[in-house]
Amino acid sequence: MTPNGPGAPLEQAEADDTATGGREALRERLAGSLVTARQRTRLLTDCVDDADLIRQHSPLMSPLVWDLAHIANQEELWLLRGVGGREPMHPEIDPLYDAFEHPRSERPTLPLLPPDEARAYAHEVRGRVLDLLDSATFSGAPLVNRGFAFGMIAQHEQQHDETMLITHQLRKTGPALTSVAPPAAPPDTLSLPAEVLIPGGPFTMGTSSEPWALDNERPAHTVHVPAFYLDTTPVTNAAYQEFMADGGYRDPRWWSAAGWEHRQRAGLTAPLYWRREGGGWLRARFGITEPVPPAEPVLHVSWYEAQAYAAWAGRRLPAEAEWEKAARFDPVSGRSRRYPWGDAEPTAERANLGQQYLQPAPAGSYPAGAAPSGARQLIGDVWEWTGSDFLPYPGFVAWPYREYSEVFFGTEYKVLRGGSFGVGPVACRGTFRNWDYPIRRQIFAGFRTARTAHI
Ligand code: AVJ
Ligand code: FE
Repeated sequence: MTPNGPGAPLEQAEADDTATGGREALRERLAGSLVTARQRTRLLTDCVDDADLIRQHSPLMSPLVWDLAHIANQEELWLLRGVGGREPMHPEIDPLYDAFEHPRSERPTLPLLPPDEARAYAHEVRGRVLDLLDSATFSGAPLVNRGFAFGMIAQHEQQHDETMLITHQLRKTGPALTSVAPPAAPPDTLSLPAEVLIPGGPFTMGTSSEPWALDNERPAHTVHVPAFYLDTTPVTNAAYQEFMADGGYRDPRWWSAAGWEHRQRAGLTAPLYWRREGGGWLRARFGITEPVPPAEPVLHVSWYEAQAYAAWAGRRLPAEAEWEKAARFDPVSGRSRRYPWGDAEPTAERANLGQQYLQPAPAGSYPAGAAPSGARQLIGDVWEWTGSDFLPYPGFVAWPYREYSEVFFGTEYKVLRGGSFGVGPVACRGTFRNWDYPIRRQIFAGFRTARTAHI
């Protein structure tokens, strides 16, 4: 992957970024984000033995040891070589860790660095990066402006941490990760309205000012979104089980043509990891088996299943612009916020992010993270399928590399929004866009439904 030309979106640095105090605060924030990501990477890779790190647990995933060295290789590529102008440390291994040279399924056959060498490489790169960060000025070249490249690499590591968490969920070699359960939902959950109204009219979608926003989130542009109703919370396991009990998986009326064809071919009858026992349903979660918790947002459903559920409920999936308006638009000021609750960073009170728990919190949790409409859990808990294809915004410029977003634009991928319990806060915001094939179920995805308001 090579840097993509001079068309980089160079943004107006905010005054406090360029002042010395702002620069030191930015340095601290970047160092903190890199350290947090590395702690998580170590947790995910130190909790299993070498055989487990090398093994391919699913053809959908890389061996964990590939993710580990790929994290280090991208960090070396963008920060040590790109920002620091250093020579490659091990040029011969670059092709092994280029995601576009080798599909995931063939990565186990490559002469990958063994676990101890991958760890040493990651450690070595990180030491040099922290030295580089010490002397960075965050102005001048677009790649370092407002710390972008460092922020991008912290996000990249967190994205692969989520990928590794998905691999852990697919593992069949016993539990390795543990966590306490999230708290019960607050008492007002029972009196929440089923849906909230999002007013019609224009809003600002995307961003031209968020310093570490990735290319597909840019630029800010106005979108007219007619009034619509959105579920107050993600769809729960209990609600999804009603769809199942009503024969939803057996009734082609609710499915798109492609969805029904896939449902038939793949033999879908329930979310991934569920199995029936007696009158109820059990699920496997990070190596343990437990009853499906009714109040929790449904997880591990494909876009096709989400679409069928919505049709069965007499509703539809929200368009991506609707989702973002619900998550960002403040009807009082008329402006778009960074997050549903405002512009302040995520905290443990506002959102279930960062693998703090190994599951979503019950629907209705996180009142402190609610949007102006009252919608809850738009950020964190489960990725939410939207009805939309993954397409560029008007004025999109690929940056700093085409292979992050541009090569994926088109009708093959559906957009997911909001992040899951497995997403690092640095890689989550109201503008953040994720995408995957509509058949995918191993990702931490659920959904909520919408309907147009005829008012
Ligand atoms: C944005 C999650 C689809 O994992 O394929 C990681 C993120 N891009 N390394 C992916 C990513 C390059 C990407 N997703
Ligand atoms: Fe990557």
